[in-house]
Amino acid sequence: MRIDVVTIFPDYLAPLDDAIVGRARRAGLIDLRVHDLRAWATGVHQAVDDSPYGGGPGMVMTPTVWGEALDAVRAEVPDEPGVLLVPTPAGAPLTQRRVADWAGRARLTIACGRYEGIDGRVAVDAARHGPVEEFSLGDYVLAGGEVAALVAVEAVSRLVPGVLGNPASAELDSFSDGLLEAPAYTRPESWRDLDVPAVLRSGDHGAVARWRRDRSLERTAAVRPDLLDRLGADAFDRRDREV
Ligand code: 6GU
Repeated sequence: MRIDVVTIFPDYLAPLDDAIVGRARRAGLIDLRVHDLRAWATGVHQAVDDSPYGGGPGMVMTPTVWGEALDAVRAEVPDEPGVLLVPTPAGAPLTQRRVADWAGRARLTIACGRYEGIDGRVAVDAARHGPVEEFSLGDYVLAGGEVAALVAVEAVSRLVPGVLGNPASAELDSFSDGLLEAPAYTRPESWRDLDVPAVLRSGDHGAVARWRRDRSLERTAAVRPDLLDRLGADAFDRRDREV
């Protein structure tokens, strides 16, 4: 998979050299390139922003600079425009479903905005070349899209075949069945007078699965009842209803 990130703070993306994403890049599973938007800025001040039409506080990122940058990045693989992702608090929420869709694409480009965002015409123009998706991490405001780009790249990368040592990890994730995961335990069996639940040491795989399912249901009902509401009645079995 090819991923391009365009930002005025390329160093912000340095963590993508580490851990799972770094290993996937070195293994050739992900071809990730970070581009400095300022390379496409012109004029002595290399400005990338200007004051907003209609007034108001803050600055808006300039369409001419973004247009040149996205044209150039797109042209690096002309036959594969891929999907343009735009992190913004005004986007639809990022979900595992969207992440899984993106993980199946050959190419992603992430346009990181700062200030009060990118001129609204940039996404309209980009949509002439391929799909554009705005996404938000949640209902709070960050200073720019870079952290959201890190989030998207990490979430997508672990679904790319070969990136996770054990692909079953992704199948057991919170959200893959629409529920939050049950708590997990490792040795020692007893720690600070707290014991690992006996059923997990019983060797009874059916009982373990039932216990995990029950804890998932309880946890989801306690902290994310909206997730339960979203599941259809056929997502629950008879014993779920007793929890
Ligand atoms: Cl994707 N960007 C910014 N700037 N703020 C956010 C966000 C994204 N998601 C939540 N807050």
